Amino acid sequence: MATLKELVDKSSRIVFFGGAGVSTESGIPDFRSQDGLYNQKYDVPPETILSDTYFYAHPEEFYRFYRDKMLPLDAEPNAAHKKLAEWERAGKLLAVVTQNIDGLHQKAGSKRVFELHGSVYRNHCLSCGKSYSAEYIKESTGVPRCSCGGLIKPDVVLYGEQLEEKTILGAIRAISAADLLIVAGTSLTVYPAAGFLQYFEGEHLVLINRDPTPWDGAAELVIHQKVGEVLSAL
Ligand code: CNA
Repeated sequence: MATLKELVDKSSRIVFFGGAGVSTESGIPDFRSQDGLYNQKYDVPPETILSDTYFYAHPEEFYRFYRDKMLPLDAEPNAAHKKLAEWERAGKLLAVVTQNIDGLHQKAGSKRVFELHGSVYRNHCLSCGKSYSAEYIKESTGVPRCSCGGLIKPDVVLYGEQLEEKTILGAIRAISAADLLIVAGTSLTVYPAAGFLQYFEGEHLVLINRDPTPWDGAAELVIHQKVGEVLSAL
C-alpha cells in the first residue's frame, strides 16, 4: 500500500484499465469468479447467450437473461469508481478504460471513459436507428420493439462482434500516454481488450485483482485484494 500511494502521489497521467471486478463491490456479479455468472447453472451458457448469433436467432431468450442479469440499473458506484472520479477532477487521471457496460464510472462523475464493450445505457433500433433508454428495455417484455416495428439492440459488444474503432483508438492513445497504468478487477482473458495493455509505454504498471492474472509477472506491483478497499485506503 505504501508503494502504491507513492506511485499515485508522483504520477500525473494515471490511466485505469478495469473490468467486471470493479463493480462487484457495487453488487454486480462478474463472469469468471467463483460466484460469477459463468459458474451459475443455466441451460444455455451465458457466453453463448451473450453472442451475436444467439441474439439474432433467439432474441426472446437473450432478453430474458439480459434483463435479469445485465441491467442492474439501481446499482451505485463504489469506492473505486469514486476515487477514480476524484483523481480525474484533481487532474491526476487521464482516462478510465473499462470493459464494463454498467455506466458506473460516469455515475460516479468520471468524464473521460472509454467503454470498450459499450453500455447498457445506449440502445438503438436496428431498422431506423432510433435511440431507447435502458429503462425502456428493462420495463419492456419479450423482445423490445421500436415504434417502427424494428428490433432494438443494446449498444453492447456481444461475443462475435467488433469493438468500435473510435473507442479503441481513444483507449490506446490514453494507455500509451500514461505514466502509471492501474489494471484492476479483470481476469485479462477477454481479447482484444486485454491486449491493449501492450500499448503501455510508461514506467509503472500496477495490478489490483482478487485472483491471479496472466499479467501478474509483468507488473511492478501486484495486489490480490478488493479494488474498492485498496483505492479507498489511499
Ligand atoms: P471476469 O473475467 O469476470 O474477471 C473479473 C476479475 O475480477 C476476476 O479475476 C476476479 O478475481 C476479479 N475481481 C472480482 N471482484 C473483485 C474486486 N472487488 N476487486 C478486485 N478484483 C476483483 O471479467 P472481465 O472484465 O475480465 O471480463 C470481461 C467481460 C466481463 C467484459 O466483456 C464485461 O463486459 C463483462 N462483464 C461486465 C460487467 C459489468 O459491466 N459490471 C459484469 C459482468 C461481466
